[in-house]
Amino acid sequence: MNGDTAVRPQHTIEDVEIQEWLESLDSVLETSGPEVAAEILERLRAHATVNGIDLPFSANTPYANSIPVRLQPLFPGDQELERRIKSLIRWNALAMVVRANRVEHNIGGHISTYASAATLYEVGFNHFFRGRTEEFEGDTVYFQGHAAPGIYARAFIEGRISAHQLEHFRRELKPGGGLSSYPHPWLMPDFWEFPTVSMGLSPLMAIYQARFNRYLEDRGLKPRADAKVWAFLGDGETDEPESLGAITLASREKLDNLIFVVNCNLQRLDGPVRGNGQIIQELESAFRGAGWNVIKVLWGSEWDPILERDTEGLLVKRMGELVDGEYQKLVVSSGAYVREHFFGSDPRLLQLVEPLPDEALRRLRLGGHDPRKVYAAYKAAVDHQGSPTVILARTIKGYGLGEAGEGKNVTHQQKKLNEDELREFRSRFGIPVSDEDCIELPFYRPAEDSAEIQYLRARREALGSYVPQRKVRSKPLVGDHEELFKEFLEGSEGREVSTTMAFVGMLRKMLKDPEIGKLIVPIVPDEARTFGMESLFRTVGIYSSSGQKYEPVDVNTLLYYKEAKDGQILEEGITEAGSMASFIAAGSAYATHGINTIPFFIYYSMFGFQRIADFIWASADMRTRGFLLGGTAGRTTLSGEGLQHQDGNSHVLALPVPNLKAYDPAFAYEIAVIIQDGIRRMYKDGDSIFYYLTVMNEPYAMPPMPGDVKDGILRGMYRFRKASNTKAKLRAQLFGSGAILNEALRAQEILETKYGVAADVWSVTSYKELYYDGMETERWNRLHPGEKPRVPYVTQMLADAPGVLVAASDYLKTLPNTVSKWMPRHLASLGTDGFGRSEGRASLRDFFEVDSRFITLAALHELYADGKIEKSLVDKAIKDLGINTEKPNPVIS
Ligand SMILES: Cc1ncc(C[n+]2csc(CCOP(=O)(O)OP(=O)(O)O)c2C)c(N)n1
Ligand SMILES: [Mg+2]
Repeated sequence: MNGDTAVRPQHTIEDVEIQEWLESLDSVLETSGPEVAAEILERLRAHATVNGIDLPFSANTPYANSIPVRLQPLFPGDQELERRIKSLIRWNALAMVVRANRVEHNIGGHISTYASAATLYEVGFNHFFRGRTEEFEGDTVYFQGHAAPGIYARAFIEGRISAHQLEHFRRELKPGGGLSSYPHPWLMPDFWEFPTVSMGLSPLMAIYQARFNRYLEDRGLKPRADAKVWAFLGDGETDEPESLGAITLASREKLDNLIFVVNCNLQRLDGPVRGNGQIIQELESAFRGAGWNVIKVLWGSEWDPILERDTEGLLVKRMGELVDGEYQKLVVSSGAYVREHFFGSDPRLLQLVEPLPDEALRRLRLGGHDPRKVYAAYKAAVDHQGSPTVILARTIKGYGLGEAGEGKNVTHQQKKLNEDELREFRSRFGIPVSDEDCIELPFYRPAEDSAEIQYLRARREALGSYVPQRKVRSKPLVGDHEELFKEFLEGSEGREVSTTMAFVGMLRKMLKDPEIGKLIVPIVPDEARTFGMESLFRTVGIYSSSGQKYEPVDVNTLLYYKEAKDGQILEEGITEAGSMASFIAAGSAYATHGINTIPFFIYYSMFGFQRIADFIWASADMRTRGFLLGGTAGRTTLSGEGLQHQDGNSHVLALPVPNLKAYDPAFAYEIAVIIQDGIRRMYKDGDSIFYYLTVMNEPYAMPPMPGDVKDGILRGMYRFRKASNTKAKLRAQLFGSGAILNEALRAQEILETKYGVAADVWSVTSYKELYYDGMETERWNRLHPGEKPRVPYVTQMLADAPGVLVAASDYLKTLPNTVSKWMPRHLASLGTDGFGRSEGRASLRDFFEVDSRFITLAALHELYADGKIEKSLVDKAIKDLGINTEKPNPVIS
């Protein structure tokens, strides 16, 4: 749908004829109105098709404003005052970046993004973004990450951020604090709500946020409200697959509470977004095709009289002819150049602008810089019903920077201005700072009783409160839910179940709990049957905003596919990213809505961290609470599926996320202890943490909890079974995790009965917990020399644990190795480095060398290396255990 194919006609049509058709349409419009005109056009199109005219499909409208002047509402604000406020914000935003870079070379920051978006934000702040009040939940706004300086600069004018903070933009470690580079709730938990700087995440998160708001309403968890979700994004950002990846969900769900504003400055970081095409037209067709309401804001008011004179539609046609690279050139060119190269293509166009001097041509504003046009678009967007709206606003990157970067390819990185450029900027925006002072870039805030401050305060008051603002408003849960989890501490009495089944049993119980039942949000990406969760379809229903319009094919069965308007399960379809966005919306509702929803997102573990780690990182930043469940986990426990599915990586990939608790539990009671404690910590104590648990599909008897080992489970390890003969000369300590714990238990038996080695078996529920504890202990000791050294938990545990040490995990060997340095002796680590295979469990565990035989061998080999046994015994074991010593190395085969 780009300019050159859509608008450059191959045949010249008689202009007179065109004129006649246009005039008759105008007259219909005037006498009978737009509906009749639309009907005629629709009938004409049908008539043309019937008569064999092949009309090419186009989802595009002309390269013009979607809202004609006659439908443009009056601008309700004081335009002059708003312009002055905006100019001051522009100045302060620029000053904070330039000053930061003077003090600390290369500290970074962006001027040109906000410079292009200032009007888009200011119209929002003055007229649309409603803050939270007692009565109203407020709108939700996702700010473009690189526009952060402008948002800070406004908060400074509002008196919410100090000059000290502005001065320390990107210098957060300065005494008294500074401001984080981008929106990071982790770093500024009272200010930012949504981390947006990793491009593509925020559009997707916004869509699912808008849908989650509806979910809360449909389920009666919050009253209906007409609150909006606004997402501001860059046009370059739409290249990210996540940006447009869920737009059909938004229209399917009729999310008229959602408004995207795409700042179309036609540039990204390196250069033009679509130099050879038209990004606005491309986005228009994508969004229109997906069923969105698309509002283009391309041209400012200065163009209106010219367009009005253009009765033949030549100007609009010309506007559609240029590719973005040409438009960018016009931005940096003189009025004479614009006259020659834009209007000069047709003498009639030249005539249209003849009365205007060159300077006026250069100053023809774009729509995204004209508050009246932007207001009209926002008003239409908030009033629109039945579908989401996207506003495509044309702007200039680096607007106002003049020679310092306006419209230039280097503008994104521009953070230094010379003295002339600074004075020029100051004068252009009328900042009351002298020629000399201006070089120092003082932050400027008008007096409290100035018209500007009074106006701005009045506007925010009328709109409820300040935005952005983050506040935890939920009340802590009260119960301890002891009863809920009790039965799972007692074991399965010999019945073979998998930890996935055990978890689903807990989920089912939690859903019935009087306090937390309604707050649970189960989220699945088309994988409920994989995890044996289909019984929940019937009991709590699948959320569907339109209920169930069909009789499900399995209606006569007990567990039929029940969709309902108040359904509780978010069955997201095959989108881990979308499901994660729902997890984030549900897990942050304690702040966004003051509601303690508790998400449980269960997915194929290999498609979690490996696929959507950046969303997980963002959810950590956002202080999201909840439980991620990596289902059918373990490289050798998930048999058959092969190398794309078998997960031996995720626990390693979970290591870097600071506030994530990652557990690889083996037994039902371990899961119960972790979840119960997790709910307490997150929803009662308000800790900013979340959880990752791997659950497996290998069935085995779940033992009862062996005494009070809760503390050990939570801290990462406990002794599950002691050796029976503690007097034995040969000793070993075996560490197992998840399903591999059973292999360690089998090895314990082999070692004891066949080789006279008495081994203790430990369940290591979380290497991550042990690792973080070890790091912290080590650090504390380093910083406190001379004080009584602290001892890492893992060292404490092994103080009275004699013998050789062997760890076996269904994950990479590096996981046990993270804590080996705090162990009293050398650790032999077995793990599943390498590509998986399509095979059964026994063969996989042989292939990866993590089964009981290899654990036995590892223990014997350690004893041999210690000089405790003869080599012949190791040789014998290799033979007895049937180990092929020449087998391929799984790590690289
Ligand atoms: C996922 C990701 N990749 C790359 C970047 C680096 N980056 C920051 S800004 C930018 C260009 C932004 O262009 P656009 O979205 O058009 O925004 P504009 O500044 O033009 O408004 C890039 C590539 C990022 N922040 N996130
Ligand atoms: Mg851009």
